[in-house]
Amino acid sequence: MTSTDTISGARYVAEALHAYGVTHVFYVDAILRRSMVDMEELGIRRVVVHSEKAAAYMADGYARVSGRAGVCMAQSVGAANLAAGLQDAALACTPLVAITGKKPPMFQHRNAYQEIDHWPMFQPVTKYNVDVVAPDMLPHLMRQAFRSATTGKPGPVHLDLIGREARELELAEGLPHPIADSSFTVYPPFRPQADAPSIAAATRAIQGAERPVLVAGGGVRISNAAAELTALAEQCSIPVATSVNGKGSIDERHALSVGVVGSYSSWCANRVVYEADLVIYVGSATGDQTTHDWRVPRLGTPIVQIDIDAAELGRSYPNTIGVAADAKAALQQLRDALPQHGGNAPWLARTRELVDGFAAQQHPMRVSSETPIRPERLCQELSNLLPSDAILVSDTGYSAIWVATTVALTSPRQTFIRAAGSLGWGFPAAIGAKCAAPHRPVVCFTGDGGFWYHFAELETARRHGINTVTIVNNNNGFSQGIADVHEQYGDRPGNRDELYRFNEVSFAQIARDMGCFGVRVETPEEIAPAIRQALDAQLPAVVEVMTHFSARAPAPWTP
Ligand SMILES: Cc1ncc(C[n+]2csc(CCOP(=O)(O)OP(=O)(O)O)c2C)c(N)n1
Repeated sequence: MTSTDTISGARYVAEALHAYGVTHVFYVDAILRRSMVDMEELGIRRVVVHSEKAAAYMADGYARVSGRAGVCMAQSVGAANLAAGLQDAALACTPLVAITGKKPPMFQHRNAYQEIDHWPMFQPVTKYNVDVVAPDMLPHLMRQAFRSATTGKPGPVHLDLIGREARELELAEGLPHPIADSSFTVYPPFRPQADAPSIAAATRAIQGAERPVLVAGGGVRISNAAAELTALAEQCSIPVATSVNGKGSIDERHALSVGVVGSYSSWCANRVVYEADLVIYVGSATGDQTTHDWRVPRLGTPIVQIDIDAAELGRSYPNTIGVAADAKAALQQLRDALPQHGGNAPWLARTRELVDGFAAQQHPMRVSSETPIRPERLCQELSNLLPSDAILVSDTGYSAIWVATTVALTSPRQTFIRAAGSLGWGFPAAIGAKCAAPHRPVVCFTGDGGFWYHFAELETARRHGINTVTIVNNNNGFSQGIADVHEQYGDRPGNRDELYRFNEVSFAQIARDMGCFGVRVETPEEIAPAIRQALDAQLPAVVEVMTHFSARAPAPWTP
């Protein structure tokens, strides 16, 4: 091998990311500075942000929308912040490659400045967590990182590169040019089919059920299986609920759509799933949120569960009919195995009755002309205006409930992604989503409590021309917990407001000060024009909508 056949460690990292199709890296300086020079040459956008957690969230949004692993980075002392940011990706099964620097072995165990052990912090939030202590380990560990992140149930991985800023690794010479395994440049890399006996068992269960319901989880989005889900539902006339994560897997105005089930839910969906005599989970973790603490469906209800990870099958429900397969592949296999069926008319009528009942109950709030504005009215206006190719990003807490219950996704070209629980995730994730799909409108729905975390990233968005629309449901406080705070106080005197109230601040003004578009909305009639202006602004935009602090999101129906 001549010297031109080999490259430096710095060049290796840049070429490897490029070979895996990575178009953006999200990070806080100082990490891989030499590589960054090579990345520029290779056309990779280097997005320097204002906190490592935001970098992880951006990579997460990027990965959820692009279908490729997202990449985020931090120097050694930023590792703890970066690890914290991986929690949401781990919960949502997003493939990320997180890269940090770690001081060389001779600095270990002697009170090195700025450094604690990284490995234990990354262990619970990654599928694969390794130290790259010698440059010649990089080729196989980099390839394994992408392989692990994208396969099976996807998730974050962590490479700890030698050198506080990975400089020791960058300076190494004699590495080969990287080879990316093309399968792992996208996810899902493979679509394993279910075996014949499990398809036969699932088919029998579906044919024998009088009141079946499909529940689509985030795995349907990851597998890109929305079309197959809707096709199976239509072929067999089976109603469809989704988890929050699976929202948008079916047109939510479709006659078979019953809404979002679980704790952040429409009560109609909980009732449908509770009344069902067969629940078919597709790509769902069947965790506490989707099952409302395992109270919906009714215990003992027969379950079919399709999951890429066989170890998930029956985790929540014994005697589950398990189908170990990619969601898209298994849904197609079920379609091939099942005849067209008009469904059970009384069951379909019952599900419509429940769905219509929920809509009728919500209607007055959705058209309310109150000021401060009702969040339902805000979401209804957003629902009406959301472009047919939009990416909607929701923060957590009430933001997730308002969106889950009140914004209808109606086009297969719309994408919905949501925080798996981390308050503040929404805005940075929307920035990442926009990097992955620059030509699609990206709208983030967040409360002010959520926006406070990372609004500094407006500067990042402005600097890079990442023009998302952020709708801030601004009630100057944390409203989801108020009822509980009151309950804890009971009759005791004291300063309750201190636990959930913030100073009044105008995020619209802050946005304008950062060179972005910002508009404050105080009456319902102003909502639609403001959203339209924001969508057309050609700038990062903030629509700050002043809403009722005391508005309570719909409580989940509980048996
Ligand atoms: C990292 C993190 N910390 C705390 C919480 C708990 N939490 C969930 S929602 C919420 C309040 C959110 O307030 P805001 O975004 O203003 O929305 P609002 O409830 O007012 O509509 C809090 C504190 C969380 N989910 N994640």
